Amino acid sequence: MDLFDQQVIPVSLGSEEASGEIIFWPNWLSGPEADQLLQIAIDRTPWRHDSIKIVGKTIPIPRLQNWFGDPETSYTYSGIRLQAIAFPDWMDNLRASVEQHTNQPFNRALVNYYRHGKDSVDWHADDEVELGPAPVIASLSLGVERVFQLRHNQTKERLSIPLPHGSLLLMGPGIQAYWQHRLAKVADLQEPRVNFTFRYMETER
Ligand SMILES: O=C(O)CCC(=O)C(=O)O
Ligand SMILES: [Mn+2]
Repeated sequence: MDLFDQQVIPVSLGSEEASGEIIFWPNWLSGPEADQLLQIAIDRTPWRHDSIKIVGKTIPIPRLQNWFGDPETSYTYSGIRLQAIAFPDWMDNLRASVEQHTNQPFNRALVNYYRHGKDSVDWHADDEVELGPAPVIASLSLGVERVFQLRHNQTKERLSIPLPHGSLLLMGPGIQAYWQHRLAKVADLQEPRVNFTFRYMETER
């Protein structure tokens, strides 16, 4: 890993003075490391295909997913309750490397499998109360490059960051409160992509 490859992208928050930060490592993993991890992730993750209810209709979400962390806990978003699965060793090693590299604690991961260009995630923020007042999110991308889009809630300013195979992106504190993000559908794209978002949640006992 070449540390000089780090990119810092300042992002505006709630006032002119306040600013947040996205830190991006486009080549965090080497090509062969990323290839191997993509295959392991596709083969070994127990993928779920969840549905959400919108005005009484049950609609399958356009991606596969699962949620990892302390198995006595769960995570709920858009009405989907995900009971956490304990990190398998291969994913825990990855979690620990991300923690070490970013110098941030992570004890949960939402893993998404975009099977092709018709899979996507719509505008949202990772701002569930369980994630605390200023979540820090680390996002690892594997597979075909897709564009991560961000949109400021008030100013509607937009940012687009293409996420290559093996890249790591860190959204710093404040971003979830002022911005939403999405991964739009792409026409005629057959190649898969897997994304890990590592998060931190206090565990109540
Ligand atoms: O796949 C991505 O890059 C984004 C995923 C995401 O926003 C999420 O899981 O909350
Ligand atoms: Mn998100």
